[in-house]
Amino acid sequence: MKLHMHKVSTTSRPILLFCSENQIDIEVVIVDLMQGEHMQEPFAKLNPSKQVPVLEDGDFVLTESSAILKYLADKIDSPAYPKERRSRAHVNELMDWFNTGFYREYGYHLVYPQVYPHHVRSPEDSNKVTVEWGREQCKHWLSVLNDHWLGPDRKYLTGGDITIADYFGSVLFTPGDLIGESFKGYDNVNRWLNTMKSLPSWNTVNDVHYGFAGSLKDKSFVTIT
Ligand SMILES: N[C@@H](CCC(=O)N[C@@H](CS)C(=O)NCC(=O)O)C(=O)O
Repeated sequence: MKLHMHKVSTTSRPILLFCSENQIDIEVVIVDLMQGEHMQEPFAKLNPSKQVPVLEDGDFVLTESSAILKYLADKIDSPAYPKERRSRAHVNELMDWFNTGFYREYGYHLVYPQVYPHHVRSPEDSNKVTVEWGREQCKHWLSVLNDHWLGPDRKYLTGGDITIADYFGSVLFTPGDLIGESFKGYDNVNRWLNTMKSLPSWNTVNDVHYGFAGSLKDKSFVTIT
């Protein structure tokens, strides 16, 4: 199997983390996003959306990080994607919650317009409004995660066992490192993130991301807390 990705890519790293933690034999094919390799053939033909990650399993091609995680977990019969209907429904629920609720505001409205030139809105005032909007919405999503999904007792999102929702959600949190976000006051969120960060392959999977975050550490950004 081939995974077309880049290590700066937030949506690629959950898959790399899951593969590393579960010894899934995968060939990583780096798509040079900085040089615009994803905009040109042959990659653009593989994924006309011109985005990473893309999984190739023989002649089967799959895009969308959430779908790829589910496919891989099923392929190795992983308990991280439970078979029991209601348990699986909760994992799907959490993955949709992160992808379409939290990450939309946090990634695309709060962090990326401050960090990536191609996400900056013009004129400058509209960028400020976008970032402020994202910041306000994130407070809501963080409270839901802190108080409702996790609470004071849950080790992982759906209880005592790790699921692909944890792999997915925890890496979707990493863009905050780029703006120096600490999630201060959201103690249950920080507890869960620390649990995920203690996975043996967390640092290797996120090394390029941390390097990028380090290069931004002297700049000042709007944060949630
Ligand atoms: N919904 C897609 C989103 C993928 C995505 O946003 N990929 C980004 C990297 S994290 C990308 O390829 N961006 C290319 C660009 O910005 O030009 C998924 O979850 O796989």
